[in-house]
Amino acid sequence: MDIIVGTAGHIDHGKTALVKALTGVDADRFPEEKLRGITIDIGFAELKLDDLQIGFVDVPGHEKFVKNMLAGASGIDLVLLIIAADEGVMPQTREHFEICRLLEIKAGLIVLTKKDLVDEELLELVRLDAQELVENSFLENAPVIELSAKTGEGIEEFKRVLRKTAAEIPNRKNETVARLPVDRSFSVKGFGAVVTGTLVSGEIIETQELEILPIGKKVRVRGLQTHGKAVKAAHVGQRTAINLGGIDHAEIERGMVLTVPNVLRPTQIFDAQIEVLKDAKRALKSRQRVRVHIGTIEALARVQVLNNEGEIAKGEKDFVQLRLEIPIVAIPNERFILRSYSPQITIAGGKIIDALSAKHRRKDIETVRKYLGNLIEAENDKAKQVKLFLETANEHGLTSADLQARTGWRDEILKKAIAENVAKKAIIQAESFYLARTPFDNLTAKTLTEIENHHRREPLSKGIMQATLREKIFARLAPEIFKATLSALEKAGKIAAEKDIVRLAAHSLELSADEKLLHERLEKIYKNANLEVLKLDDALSEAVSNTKSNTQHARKIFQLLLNSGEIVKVSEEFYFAKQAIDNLVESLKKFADKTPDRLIDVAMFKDIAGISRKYAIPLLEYFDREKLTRRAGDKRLIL
Ligand SMILES: Nc1nc2c(ncn2[C@@H]2O[C@H](COP(=O)(O)OP(=O)(O)OP(=O)(O)O)[C@@H](O)[C@H]2O)c(=O)[nH]1
Ligand SMILES: [Mg+2]
Repeated sequence: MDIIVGTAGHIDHGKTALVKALTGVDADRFPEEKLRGITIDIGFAELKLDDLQIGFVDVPGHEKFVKNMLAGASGIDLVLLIIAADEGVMPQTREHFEICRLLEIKAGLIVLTKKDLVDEELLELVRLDAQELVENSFLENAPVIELSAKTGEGIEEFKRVLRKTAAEIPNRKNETVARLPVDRSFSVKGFGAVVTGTLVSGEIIETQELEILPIGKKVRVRGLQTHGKAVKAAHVGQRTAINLGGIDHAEIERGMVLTVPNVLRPTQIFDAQIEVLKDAKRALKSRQRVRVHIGTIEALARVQVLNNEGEIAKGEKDFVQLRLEIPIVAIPNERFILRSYSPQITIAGGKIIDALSAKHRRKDIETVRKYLGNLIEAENDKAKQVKLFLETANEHGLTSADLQARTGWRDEILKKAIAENVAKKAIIQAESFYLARTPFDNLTAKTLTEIENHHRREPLSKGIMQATLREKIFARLAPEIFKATLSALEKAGKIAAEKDIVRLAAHSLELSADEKLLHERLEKIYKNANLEVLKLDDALSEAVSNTKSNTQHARKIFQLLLNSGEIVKVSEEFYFAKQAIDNLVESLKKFADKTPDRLIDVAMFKDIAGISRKYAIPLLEYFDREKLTRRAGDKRLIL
């Protein structure tokens, strides 16, 4: 079994000395560390206790290097909260403890060091001090061990307890693709670039192709080491050193993430739930600039608090959006720490809920809160999470690649979550896209209405052009979604798609030769009449003269012409060809342009239209209704 154990605690409390007493390794690698007698950056050591393989991450206690401590703390399974018996709980004891609590590290031991320097009375005080600190936390019932790295007293007992505690830690969930937040990058003579880090999920195997994010550079695994030995594969939870081909070590920095190619996408906006520390100086406010520590990276960001107050009070938990100044790699459920920009103090921590978010508008806050709350509730139900992501994507849907970038889930886990939804018909597949049921149903309904409207407008056309339909409803959606909508409606027997035209299944309006003739004649009769008023019965009789059709027949065709707008109804009795009305409107506009006040009276209108008063009034009233004119006293304003 592999386990990563991290130290934590105030400067000079004996973290590095303990690791050395256990492993024989001085984790302080740098000359400056040796010179100053303090740890500056994280250091590493190994210990094998029977079948338990321990990787130690030793962190600096100095308040200036909390940033480095955070890079180390993010990957650990178990923390050793180290408190020197001669000093007791100090500021970084608290800060490191809060960090571990906010990172939701599951297990730990409390270690009182430098036992050789104190008497029993003082030891008892420090014990109480420590107990008070960890009250109601994950360390509340943690074993407390007193030891001296100098005399060796308590070291064996410590190993025994460490083994027992480690054995009780549940295996890391291994549901996401391989990810290794880089903590070091250097070059080894004869090998080239080497990076190290804790493999927080997945496996990495020799010769495999990987990608370094956010720079998006593809690399190849030339060799792997865990526990100081060359291996063919590294597994989740192991400290890993990887020799990479295809890159210079100087291109890689702490904070980058080594992962499988083409799955994860760098992000600069994510939604999260955070807890502001009780001991923070003040509430966390929107627009505040903070330092986000996630994995091994530190990134500056602005906070947008997702509540109406725009702030989160000390000791409270709430939703935020973080807008980062640089792209990072993150997936849901990852824990992170927020520190104030200046002075650099830990103020909050939390977990990512939606790693690939978009900017939220103020008015959407309630919806967003509900969505984030639902995602948290669905923490153990992946199918439900997929459904929620798709519901939010609305009519645009998401591809399985989108979903994988959003969740980081391994292929088989994502496939299962999708399949469960498809089986329940909770989501719809449109080739490579998936849509939630409701937006898809909305799309089919809208499409159907659009086709119906088209038939009503143009009863003589076979149907609507696919291109028109697409432009109207699917302009901003993937072509796959358009296709899937049509084919769903076709399968349901509601529409028929023929070449580039779509129609309602029930719509069959092929005019017979007789009908076509009536259609042509009526159109012509009204066009010729221009603004002269025809009696409808006369027009119908004229249309059917010398044909086998009757006037009832002609009335139907007349109705088609009305529906399609070729003939315009001006009043109960007066109908005109659209062309005639259009021409009249044209003349009116010309008149208006020549008339400064744009006013026209009935007499002038009669002149322009060349009609009698009897017809002029209904026409003007029609124009009023159509908002082409407006009454102004006894005149009309041409709009
Ligand atoms: N007497 C005594 N001295 C100790 C013990 N453990 C550590 N020391 C001494 O305390 C000093 C600091 O120890 P480190 O292990 O470097 O402390 P640290 O917690 O790693 O300090 P930083 O990494 O800088 O935060 C060193 O001089 C150690 O020799 C102990 O059990 N007994
Ligand atoms: Mg140290």
